[in-house]
Amino acid sequence: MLYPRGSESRQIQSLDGMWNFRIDASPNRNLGFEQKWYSGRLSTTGPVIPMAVPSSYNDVTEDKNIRDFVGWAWYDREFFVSNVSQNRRIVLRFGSAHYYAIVYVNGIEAVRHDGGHLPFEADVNALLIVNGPNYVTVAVNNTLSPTTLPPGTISYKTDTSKYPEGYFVQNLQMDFFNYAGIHRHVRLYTTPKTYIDDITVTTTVDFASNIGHVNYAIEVVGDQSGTLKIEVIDKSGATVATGTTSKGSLQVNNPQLWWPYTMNVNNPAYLYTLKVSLTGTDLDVYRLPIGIRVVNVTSDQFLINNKPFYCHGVDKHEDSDIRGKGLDYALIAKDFNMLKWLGVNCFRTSHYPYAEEILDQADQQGVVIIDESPGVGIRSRNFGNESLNHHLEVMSEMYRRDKNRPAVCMWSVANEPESDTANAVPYFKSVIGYTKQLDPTRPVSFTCNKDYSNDKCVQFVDVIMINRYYGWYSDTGHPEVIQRQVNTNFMEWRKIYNKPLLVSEFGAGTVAGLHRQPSMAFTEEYQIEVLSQFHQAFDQHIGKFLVGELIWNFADFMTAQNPKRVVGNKKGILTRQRQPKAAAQLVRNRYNSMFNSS
Ligand code: GCB
Repeated sequence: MLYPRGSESRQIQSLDGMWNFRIDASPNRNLGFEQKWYSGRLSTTGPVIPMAVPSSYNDVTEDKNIRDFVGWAWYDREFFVSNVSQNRRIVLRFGSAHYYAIVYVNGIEAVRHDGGHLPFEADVNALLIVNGPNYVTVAVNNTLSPTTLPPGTISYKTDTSKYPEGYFVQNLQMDFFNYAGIHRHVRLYTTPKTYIDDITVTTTVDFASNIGHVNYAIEVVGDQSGTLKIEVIDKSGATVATGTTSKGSLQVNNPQLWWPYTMNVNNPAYLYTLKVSLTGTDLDVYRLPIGIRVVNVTSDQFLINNKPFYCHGVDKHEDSDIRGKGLDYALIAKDFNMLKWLGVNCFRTSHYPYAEEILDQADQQGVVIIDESPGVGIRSRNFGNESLNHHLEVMSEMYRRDKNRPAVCMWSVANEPESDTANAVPYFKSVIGYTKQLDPTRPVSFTCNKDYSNDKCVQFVDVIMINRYYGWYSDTGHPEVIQRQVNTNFMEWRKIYNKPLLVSEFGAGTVAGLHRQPSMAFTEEYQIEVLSQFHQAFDQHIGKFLVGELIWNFADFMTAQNPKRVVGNKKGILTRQRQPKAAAQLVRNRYNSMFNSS
């Protein structure tokens, strides 16, 4: 699914802004459908409040019932389409809505989507009124079930001596708040009736002769008799290669490669533009940013453009005050500034695919991405066929969205699944095999919190990713055991597998401003001690088989209420407001000293 980009043939209209909003708090959460709230304006069937789009709805109001709501929430707004769009194809696109969404245009269902972190769209010409106001209604449901990704369960408490009628709890299998709502942009965009539907680009580099190959495939929907022109354009505007077929390979001599920004090269995150023009009865033009680079994995190295890459990085969340998981450009800019201040050259999109606007920055600024699916906390009971099929569908939607991004250098299909059970084996064999089949150009993995002795699924990955909390969830208060335990664990994995290893999580909970000498868990001193013990252990393996370290977490983030969490998870090296804790300086010194060395 191509990202909406304006061009001489395509126009974009934003439907972001204040929408009308109401939760359906009826006992079975079904009143909205029974009373057909979509068949007229939402304000005519009950009270509405203004709600920001994009944003999570949870933290915007003062109402606990909205913050903690589980079920269908309803949105609507009015919009107009200009009569110049009349002869165009008009598409309504949502960057994401969490979790299920049903979209109606002028009271008629236009599209529904299952899954909270990926875009969906529909051609809506047939539903639009050109000579007057239109309205779009969206019903969004955040209920997680055993077959959703992430999975969850609802348990009803029926003992009325203890709980009121209808009391239930949503059990999350993940450690982050289940923010809900319309999280990313809502847009209308136009294309001609015959249009460029998809572009797939892979690149290879012939290092000996210094030639880049841009392999592409273009899908056109509609009249197939038009003429295609494909151009690779460099940053100065010069066309460096051209083609005319729908599938082919273009040769770029002396290419400027896409490199992570920490490598000592001029113009590291170099992007070319692949301009595709389709001329027929009408003209369609789409400009896709592309980077020429290759990723390879050996038994002990992660190579970008044939050079060993060491990931000195962090794990993140889409999370901030007020807007929850809602897209916010100021936050994206601040996060990238802080990533660069820290010297981070890589992050994992824990635990779901992030907004396309975030990945744009990674492409443009040269930050490597490990692109993770929403498969977080999958337990044995979730390994059935329905879950598997949904997981495969999510991997294909993710691939289709992110396949052309040079920053995306590895797929992570899951975080901490129950990979030590027998039925995990066919499940992950299938999910990983399918992802590799979709994309043979990138390594595939998942993050494993099991041990080398009981995990059954690491056999399928290209890079072993392990989450380890020595000195935190085990031996709390004893950072002195960390180096020994890291070394022992690494050696055990290496005895079995000849694959590179990346530590995809390690860290310690830290309340900003809390101090103790000697240190104690949750103080700033303790976070520094834990991280530096891990660092010293890692230093013994860098350049051998260790290919990266990701700190849990870049910033503090919100979770469900839980006796182990103090208004959220506090393992950030930054606060939720992105201000540094003392450990941030330690990380900044370490990561900045690692520039060019990878
Ligand atoms: C993990 C999970 C992550 C949690 C983290 C923690 O292993 O992957 O989602 O937030 O531990 O802090 O417990």
